[in-house]
Amino acid sequence: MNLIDYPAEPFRIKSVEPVKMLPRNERERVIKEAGYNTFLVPSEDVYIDLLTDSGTNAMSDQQWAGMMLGDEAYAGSRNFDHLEETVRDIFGLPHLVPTHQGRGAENLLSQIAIKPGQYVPGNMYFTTTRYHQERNGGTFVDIIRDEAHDASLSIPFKGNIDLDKLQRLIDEKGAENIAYVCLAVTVNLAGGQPVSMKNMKEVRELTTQYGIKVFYDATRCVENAFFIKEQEEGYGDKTIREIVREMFSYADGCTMSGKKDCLVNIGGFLCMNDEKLFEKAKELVVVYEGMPSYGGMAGRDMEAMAIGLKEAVQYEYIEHRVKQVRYLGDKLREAGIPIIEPTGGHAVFIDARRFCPHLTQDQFPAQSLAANLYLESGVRSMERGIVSAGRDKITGDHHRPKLETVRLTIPRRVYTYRHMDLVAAAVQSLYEKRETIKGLRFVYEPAQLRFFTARFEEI
Ligand code: PM9
Repeated sequence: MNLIDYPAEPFRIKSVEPVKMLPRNERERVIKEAGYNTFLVPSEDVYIDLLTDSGTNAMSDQQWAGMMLGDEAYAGSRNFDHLEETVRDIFGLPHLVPTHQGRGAENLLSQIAIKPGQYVPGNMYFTTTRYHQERNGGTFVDIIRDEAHDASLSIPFKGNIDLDKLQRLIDEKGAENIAYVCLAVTVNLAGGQPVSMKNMKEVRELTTQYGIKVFYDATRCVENAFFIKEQEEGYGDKTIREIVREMFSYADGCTMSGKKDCLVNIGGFLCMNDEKLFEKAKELVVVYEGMPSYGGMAGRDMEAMAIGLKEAVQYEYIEHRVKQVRYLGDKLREAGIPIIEPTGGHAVFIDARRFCPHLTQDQFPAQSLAANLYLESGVRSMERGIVSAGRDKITGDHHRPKLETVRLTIPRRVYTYRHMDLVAAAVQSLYEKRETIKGLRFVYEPAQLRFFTARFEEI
């Protein structure tokens, strides 16, 4: 490894939160009590928390200062104006509807843009996104390129949409039966894989021929822009801002979980070009979230989000962010640990199929691996495999995704490279005794989004 490939943190640390590791016998008790589900482990019992990059960001001094400028009026908050202006400037999308987080925006979009019986093609499912699409009578269709399902294949832009799959769907079902294309930048469950600008442009061209709208899941769009700058021909000299602006010029709108690339702890939004759709979204936001000028957010949270978005598109920030994640991926690869290749923008995904070849997918290898990693080291990770995939809404059988993974998700501006070293050492130590990892079975399986609250026991 050449340390010059990994830039130092582009910030000084001004406030800290102590962390500690519980002794092994206590971790054993904690994980058992949590039903082998890392979501159910109390935060104070975790040493290094890589459960998610969602809402776990460290805010800057400027953002904290912005929190003091919260205009908490019920209507017409000036922080909304600031956020709206920032979103228009960065994304070029004129109409903004704030929501409490990403799924709030997904709820609104699914209700206003899907008619029962329609299809919603997308580049791999995401849990909450597909849930809202199905709840509104839509059927999700995976049109990501085949290579995205192959964990060990290392190619750029593995998150691209397969245009032939999209064309076939249009031919088979008819354009009028397609609600919209949902294009995620980056693709979370494929390993944080980016989509190329060329692909976004081609999707726009194809859908325009049929009058089909394209909505982006913008959750990690700045990470996507970094990959375009680094790896796509013609973009090396463009700024991250310019790249983001071009990306969204090929979209009709987007949903955003602000808890990721907006560098805040809560919030989200839906935005769009279409005025009529905007009117419908405003009618619904008052039912589910709040007034159109705050949605689900406090004024101070909108202010922090506006400032966070401007910080997120600064090159020094995003370069460090993506390369810190890559550092962990590089360390694990060097230690012979099977991971999804190449390392994506927000997390390193361990390939549980190859880590635990002695377990079948029905024994929930990734769930058990995540539980055992906590037991081994106090490091918390998340299952992203069969448990997260849930059940088919018609047959009731498990969805069986090809990717059975454990996600080591790096919060933004929170941990250092030394923390990454410790995580890599913990995974390596578990890999050396991997055959001791036992399969699991459900003792409680919730009907929806089961991964959040399910409980298991060892087989
Ligand atoms: N993502 C994550 O940890 C948090 C919830 S699922 C454990 O990855 C995408 C691509 C996401 C996402 C959340 C949402 C929903 C939409 N799209 O969590 O509702 O990764 O803000 O966003 C999580 P909210």
